[in-house]
Amino acid sequence: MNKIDSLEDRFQSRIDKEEKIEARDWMPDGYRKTLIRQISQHGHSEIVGMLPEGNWITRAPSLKRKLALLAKVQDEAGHGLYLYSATETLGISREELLDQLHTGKAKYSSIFNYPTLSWADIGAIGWLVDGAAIMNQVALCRTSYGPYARAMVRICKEESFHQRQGFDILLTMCNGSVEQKEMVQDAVNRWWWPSLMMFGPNDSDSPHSAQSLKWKVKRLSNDELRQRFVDMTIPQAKILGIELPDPLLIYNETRGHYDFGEIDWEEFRQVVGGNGPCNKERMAARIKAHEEGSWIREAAVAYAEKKKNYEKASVA
Ligand code: FAQ
Repeated sequence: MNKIDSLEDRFQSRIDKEEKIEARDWMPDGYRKTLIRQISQHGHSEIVGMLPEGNWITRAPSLKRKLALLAKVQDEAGHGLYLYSATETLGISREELLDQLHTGKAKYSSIFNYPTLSWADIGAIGWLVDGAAIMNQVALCRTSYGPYARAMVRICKEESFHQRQGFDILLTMCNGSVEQKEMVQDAVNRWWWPSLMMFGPNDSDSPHSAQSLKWKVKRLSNDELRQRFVDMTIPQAKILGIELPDPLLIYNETRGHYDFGEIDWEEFRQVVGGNGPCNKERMAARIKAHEEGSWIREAAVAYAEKKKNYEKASVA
């Protein structure tokens, strides 16, 4: 056995024993790369994910709803920052991470390339998109990389509030006028399938899953999480009194789970490949915000430098 093999074996046995891997521990290059890819994609999703909802802050129907939405969007910014910090522990800089997003090298979740057409969309995002995000993230609280796992614990607490916020918007509308209930149904019709796509390709078409599961970066497969999400969501749809847009959705006694129809994988490929309804708009908004924020980054660096020099001078 050569030295590299033994390091890798020891690494894998730590993973098998459920030990957390920390930033200064030895890790295979592939593990580091996988984490940088996944955690940064996750962070970018939180940051780009503010855009579809931010669009509705000024148009929320009451002060209470406006406050809750503002707080939610602010939480997403915080999640993005925890995740960027966790990624930086792996030896990549914030500048590189943002450059990868802005040049299209790094992905972000397909879901944020769909438009928010009515107030009911904000409820549907909270209920379905945050619901799917939590399903995935609760499992990630047990991911093998310590900084990512710890970020996930905090993020999950906030996401569960977000999901309830969304459900509450929809429940209020479903108990309102016929037109309001129709708005909910329309929003759910548009968000259901893209929410199922959030879990990624089927396991048989997921190039990264086998290794990520072995390293316990992922704790459950894409299909397992998607199935759990479907099973959890159907009783909630019944409470709302709305239909989910899938005629094949039916409880399968043998499997003990709901069966559901085939996802339009061509649509998924198009959206991930940059051709979704809002990809260009989202990237343009992020790049503009980044460029317009350059003065504050320069000011923060200058301030930190000044403070460091001042501290040095007072020690001397
Ligand atoms: N969109 O082999 P796999 C949120 C890519 S947070 C775009 O299965 P993996 C909060 C994948 O990157 C939502 N790309 O890959 C919020 C890979 O491409 P690559 C984000 C996708 O990594 C709520 C290729 O396809 N959550 O919503 C997608 O093992 C409301 C092959 O796929 C996370 O990121 C997709 N949906 O599994 C904010 C959770 N699916 O890199 C605002 C952490 C797959 O080879 C409002 N991430 N791809 O070029 C994960 O759990 C995993 O990375 C998966 C994908 C499950 C997303």
